[in-house]
Amino acid sequence: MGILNVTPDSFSDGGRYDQVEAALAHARTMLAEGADILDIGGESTRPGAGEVSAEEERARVLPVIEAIMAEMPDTVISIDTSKAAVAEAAINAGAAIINDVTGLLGDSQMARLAARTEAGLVLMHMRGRPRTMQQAPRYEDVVREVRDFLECQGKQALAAGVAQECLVFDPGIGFGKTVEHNLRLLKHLEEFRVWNCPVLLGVSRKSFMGAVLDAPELEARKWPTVALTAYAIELGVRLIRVHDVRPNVHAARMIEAIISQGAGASAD
Ligand code: HH2
Repeated sequence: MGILNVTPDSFSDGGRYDQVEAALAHARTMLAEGADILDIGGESTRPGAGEVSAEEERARVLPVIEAIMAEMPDTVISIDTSKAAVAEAAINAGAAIINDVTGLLGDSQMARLAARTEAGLVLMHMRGRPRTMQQAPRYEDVVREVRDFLECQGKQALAAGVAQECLVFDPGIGFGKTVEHNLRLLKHLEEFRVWNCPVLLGVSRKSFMGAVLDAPELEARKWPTVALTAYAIELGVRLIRVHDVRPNVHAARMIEAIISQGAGASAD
């Protein structure tokens, strides 16, 4: 899943793809590099970010979705939003997946919209809201609490009529978590395969890697991201949300080539 942020303030690429032409060019590049899905977002969720109105968010993402669908109609687009009105407009323009970083807590209409439109639905865990989520987050057992939340929100989606095949679960790395919380979640990724639904992981360029490696600059987060992609694929994660598509696709394909060898005797 290639990230296409259409925001002036995203933490790593904010302001660079906020013009339709530039967004379209970046979409072409990510698809050529092997992205299966483009995740388009019009509201930054970086720590400390403020909220934008539904009208503003819609005005940012719709022209980009329309331009991509006009030129490349087979593109699978996911809309990164927690507002049902934005998700609905994006789906009408051709998006197939709703990526809700609030796991349905942001908008009471979201589950019903997903059910009615039969869109894919990514449910992510976040503790608090972006503006304040990194202010001393606390858990007794982060893995259990995140898993319980995802299962609870998954049940709500099912109750609203969303098909189980449409659900994807995401532990929400970096959303209201300390470095240690993130590492614990990564160590137990298989816990988030609720009802055997696919798991999505978003670690790309996130700051906990800079903290672990004592390398604060953004460029230094590219290779640890690739390492975590390989690790996650090995643990059965099905969707990886990244900025740098090519190296992550190569890492995933390399691990998949090994996994697909199975457990039989040597072929040669
Ligand atoms: N992370 C970000 C945004 N959306 N969605 C899912 N499902 N999982 C994630 O981990 C995730 C997400 C934050 O990254 P980015 O898009 O690069 O930054 P920003 O929120 O500033 O746009």
